[in-house]
Amino acid sequence: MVLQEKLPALGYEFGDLEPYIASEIMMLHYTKHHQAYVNNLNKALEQYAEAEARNDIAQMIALESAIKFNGGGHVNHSIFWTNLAPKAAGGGTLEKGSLLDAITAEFGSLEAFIEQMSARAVAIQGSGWAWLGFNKTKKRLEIATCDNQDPLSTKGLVPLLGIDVWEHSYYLQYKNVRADYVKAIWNVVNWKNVQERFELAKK
Ligand code: MN3
Repeated sequence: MVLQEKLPALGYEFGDLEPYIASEIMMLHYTKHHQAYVNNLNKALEQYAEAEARNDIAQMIALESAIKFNGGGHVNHSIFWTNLAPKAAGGGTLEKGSLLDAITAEFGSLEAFIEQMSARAVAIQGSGWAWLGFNKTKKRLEIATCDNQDPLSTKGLVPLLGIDVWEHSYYLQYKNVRADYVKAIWNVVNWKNVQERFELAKK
């Protein structure tokens, strides 16, 4: 019996990120898109366990891409929801501290970092994610992008802050103008969460 993955609880209401991210986007993104990754991951993991029990290696290999895609989608969105916070709850504000110091050391300033990460997010061809990650070997922050639902661990980085640039994350509100969505999302970034992830990644 494989452990069933579940949708994590959201720490806020669908409408709480407005006007930056529309309530309807949040509702569909969480209850439909993320839920579908969870459902399909659970299905694939169950089939994988069955294949493993009968030592069917070819079938195990055949299931790998479904596990990578849906498992990546589950992992990425589970981080993404915590990376966001309503503006009224402190979203968009990075207090002084070790993360701001590290961002300033690496990118020059918070503004320069936001500009660079936004440019990388906007430039992703097709569907994917832009990330601020921590390189544990080099002990430094890096911006990286991933295609599809590949998790940032595939690039050897610890994920701190992700921006989902799949069209489902903005199209209802921003249509084809991904750059406007990326510009808006900084107003609801939960920097406290990013700071916590940074502290854990450094250990
Ligand atoms: Mn998404």
